[in-house]
Amino acid sequence: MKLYGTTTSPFVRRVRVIAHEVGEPIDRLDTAPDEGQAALREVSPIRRVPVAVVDGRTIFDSRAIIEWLTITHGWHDVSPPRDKWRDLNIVNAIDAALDAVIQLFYLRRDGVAIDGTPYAQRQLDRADAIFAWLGKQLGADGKSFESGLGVAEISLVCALDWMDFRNAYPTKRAGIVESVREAWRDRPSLAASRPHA
Ligand SMILES: N[C@@H](CCC(=O)N[C@@H](CS)C(=O)NCC(=O)O)C(=O)O
Repeated sequence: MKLYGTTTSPFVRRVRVIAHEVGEPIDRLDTAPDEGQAALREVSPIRRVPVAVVDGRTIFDSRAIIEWLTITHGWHDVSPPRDKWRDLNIVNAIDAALDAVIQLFYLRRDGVAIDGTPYAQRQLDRADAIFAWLGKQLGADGKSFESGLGVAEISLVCALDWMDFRNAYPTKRAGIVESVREAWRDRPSLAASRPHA
């Protein structure tokens, strides 16, 4: 699979993790430099990563790419969702926390004095509320929302690692869900894909 993306994006990382787990090789086109951004614009009007080109198709969005990977390769040692609607709520919540914090990160990076504004506070409050809710969804072992390592757990680990990497949200505030990251820290697919500059 040709994958447009960076080594830092949490959305790209979740695709890299699943690809590793199911045995799909990745030929990554780095979208960090200007040439990579230009190449991304050729394949996607959304201009966000990840984008995959595979089997003569172009697929936008991490979750669509993950669906392609699991439909074509099976789940291997990744846990498939048992309760699809609950799993969708969990992954949608993680995506909303990420999206809120990513918007703050982009605004700060562009020099907008966002910190301390009501907008920034709303985004941080949203992330706090989501992590508190996610904590209540955890199973008794504190490792998973259902059982094992699935897309929801992988997405959460990628989100927390990215927030730390960018100092974009104080993950101490994420509370109890930290136990998920702790539980899966050494999984080879996660260990091999930690964000780096
Ligand atoms: N829903 C998308 C979100 C992707 C996303 O937000 N990617 C970020 C990088 S972490 C991006 O490319 N942002 C560029 C921009 O918004 O201009 C997915 O799951 O793939």
